[in-house]
Amino acid sequence: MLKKKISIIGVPSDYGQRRRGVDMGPSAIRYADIIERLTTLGYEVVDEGDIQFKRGNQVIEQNNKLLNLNEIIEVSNHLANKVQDVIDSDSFPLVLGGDHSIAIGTLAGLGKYYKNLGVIWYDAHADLNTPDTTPSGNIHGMPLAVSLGLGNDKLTMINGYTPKIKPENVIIIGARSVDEGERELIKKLGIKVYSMHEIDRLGMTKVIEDAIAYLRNQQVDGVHLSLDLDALDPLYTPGVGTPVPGGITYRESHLAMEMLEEAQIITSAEFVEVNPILDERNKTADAAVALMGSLFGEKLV
Ligand code: EXY
Ligand code: MN
Ligand code: MN
Ligand code: MN
Repeated sequence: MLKKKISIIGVPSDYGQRRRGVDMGPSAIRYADIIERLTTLGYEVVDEGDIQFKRGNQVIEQNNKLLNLNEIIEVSNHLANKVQDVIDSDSFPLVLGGDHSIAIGTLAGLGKYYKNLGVIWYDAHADLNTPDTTPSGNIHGMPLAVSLGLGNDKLTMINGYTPKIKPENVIIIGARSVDEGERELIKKLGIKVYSMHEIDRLGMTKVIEDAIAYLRNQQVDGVHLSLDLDALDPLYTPGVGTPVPGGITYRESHLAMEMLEEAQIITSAEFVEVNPILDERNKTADAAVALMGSLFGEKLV
């Protein structure tokens, strides 16, 4: 990894969707011994604790197209500030969700530093919905669109600027549940997608090699890994709110993390959608921590 210090930021938010329990994701990941795992690899690990915001019984505000909008704005502002503080301290931001709506805040912080940021969106979904296309009103289906500057102004303008990232710097890996509006947006913006079809056909090795070469060719000044645990097949990560069968295997995911580590290309990361209430004996948090091990340089032998 490019930095010697890693700062863990917990974001116990479940406001981006309707299933309870994903707010306990950061606890479950800490319980799975993330700090010990990374410390063993030689990093200085700082646990920044959890982002503080009002927590209570959901759904607080009902808005058909933007569920819990105000709560998500608050979480995103706090998180963006924290991510900036971590970068200022020359540390690697490692953000733990929470549902995927938290990526709005992460990228709002990162975009202040990285003017040509690459993004690897490892996910069963494209998360490219807007209030006009959303089938659910759940903001965890929108963070990539928001970060590209599309959707509600209050979300796109978090941290005072928009867009946070450029479509030509985004790579989606693992997609297999994409809505019609998202498909149109992918075509219109020319976003690079390695769906399960490409992963099956090319193999993960080629997919990651291509992804790295593509981002280098874009001359990105950093690469953020946004890893949704539902990218993996529910067999390996059952504790997620929106599981989709036919996903990436455990070993393929380790290979992906190992190759990204070898390339020394990742400058920040987030692991989201771990829901211990839906999980089987913390299997999904364990998988998340094991993948972080590979991402930060753990070797089998
Ligand atoms: N595309 C669907 C929606 O917008 O409601 C499902 C989104 C799930 C988003 C997840 C976590 O990556
Ligand atoms: Mn506050
Ligand atoms: Mn997602
Ligand atoms: Mn997903």
